[in-house]
Amino acid sequence: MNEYRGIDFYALDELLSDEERMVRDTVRDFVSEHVVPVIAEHARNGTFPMEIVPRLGELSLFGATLPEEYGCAGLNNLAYGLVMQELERGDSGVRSFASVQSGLVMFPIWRFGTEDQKRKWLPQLAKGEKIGCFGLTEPDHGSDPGGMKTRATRTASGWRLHGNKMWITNGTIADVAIVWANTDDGIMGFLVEKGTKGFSAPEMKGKLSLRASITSELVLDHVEIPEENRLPGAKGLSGPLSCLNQARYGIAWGAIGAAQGCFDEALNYSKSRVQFGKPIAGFQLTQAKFADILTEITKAQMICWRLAKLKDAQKATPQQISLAKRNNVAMALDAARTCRSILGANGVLDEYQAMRHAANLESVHTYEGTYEIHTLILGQAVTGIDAYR
Ligand code: TGC
Ligand code: FAD
Repeated sequence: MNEYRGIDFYALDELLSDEERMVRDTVRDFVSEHVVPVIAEHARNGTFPMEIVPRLGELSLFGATLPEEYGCAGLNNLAYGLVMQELERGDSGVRSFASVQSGLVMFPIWRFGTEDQKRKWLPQLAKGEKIGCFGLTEPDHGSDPGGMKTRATRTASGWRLHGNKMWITNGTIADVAIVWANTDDGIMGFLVEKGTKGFSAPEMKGKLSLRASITSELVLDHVEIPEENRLPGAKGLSGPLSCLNQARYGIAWGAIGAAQGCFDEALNYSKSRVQFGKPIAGFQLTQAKFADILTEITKAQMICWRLAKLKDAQKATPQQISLAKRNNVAMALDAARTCRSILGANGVLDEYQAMRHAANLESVHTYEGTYEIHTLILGQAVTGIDAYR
């Protein structure tokens, strides 16, 4: 059996602290032991491996950069990125679960919530005892969330929410949904708990991508919630968009993991698959594919390493995060497709991972800001001109 070691052509390992290396190796081993053996079956069945959730909680992988006083690990951004890289080597759906729980649910509660909300939710979310989801996208508003139709209107004791969200990771299994809605005073964030009257989260079926991840609609039919369920610190579209910075950062790292998994598999396969009397690894065309992927993975690693340092210094800009998400996901998608080609016909079987990763990465290319939206964010950064509309 191949013992997965990752790819480290520029010896980035030397730049990691002992703690960062230990975190990475722990998650790497966890993925090899608990994700890799079961994930193809889950992808085939369209199910998420729920049994790993408490284990990820025991390893303190949820909300890992948040403070220890709320039951979190207080890791730096480099260690957090390495966690995401290793999880996505297993499957983008597993990294998605952790991204949503950490960057899109725990982060906004910590950043925008009251002390009571933090004490109530963060420790349980950190342990994986409660699951959260993030409802921003709507049927008619994906790339353009500023136009959302979901409305929150004041009542005597709180708020009434009405509208629909779509494409919500973990919606059906979530205990709490962070719902973004328009009010007379602009966009605000609300905590909607499972079981609240008028609230349901039916699963969306038929995905050919991220099959080992639950994706849902959120239906809010005149849902009444108390004022204490509003996130008081979030005002305007910058509230949800600042959460996306956290998740996009994790995706930039995660994509490297998916590419590494595909590279490792294709490399091993190419050394043992013999055609025309020699291993296909010995053909120049195969080697050119590996040289290209190796180069792109290494460039992506350098981007993420530097971005982690900027983020720890609180200097990372949303535009720098966009560059990393855009580049690394496109890189991983190309790498997965190329690795699939190296596997020949076997590459279309789900006992190999390349095609599953390639299919998953189609979603990753689209969510958290499509490739094109990140192109426009970078275009605006360099020209100063907004070209969205
Ligand atoms: P715009 O006028 O540019 O901005 C509105 C306000 O927001 C501020 N802002 C940000 N703040 C923090 N972080 C960012 N990244 C920010 N980007 C913008 C901005 O400064 C402004 O603040 P203020 O104080 O002046 O009001 O807004 P716009 O309507 O022109 O839209 C800009 C655009 C297109 C870049 C934005 O809407 C966008 O990023 N669209 C993409 C939507 C998206 O990424 N959706 C993701 C949904 S969640 C998801 O996909 C989860 S998948 C999870 C998984 O399974 O892993
Ligand atoms: P659209 O915005 O309709 O875009 C369609 C095409 O038009 C794209 O190619 C896009 O790049 C292009 N386009 C749009 N505007 C422009 C423009 N101005 N210039 C040039 N091209 C443009 N959302 C959540 O809120 N929470 C979640 O947990 C979540 N999980 C998801 C899980 C999965 C599996 C998927 C697939 C999506 C998820 N999403 C989630 C939704 C995701 O964020 C949106 O799909 C994404 O933001 C794009 O929106 P859209 O699908 O409506 O595409």
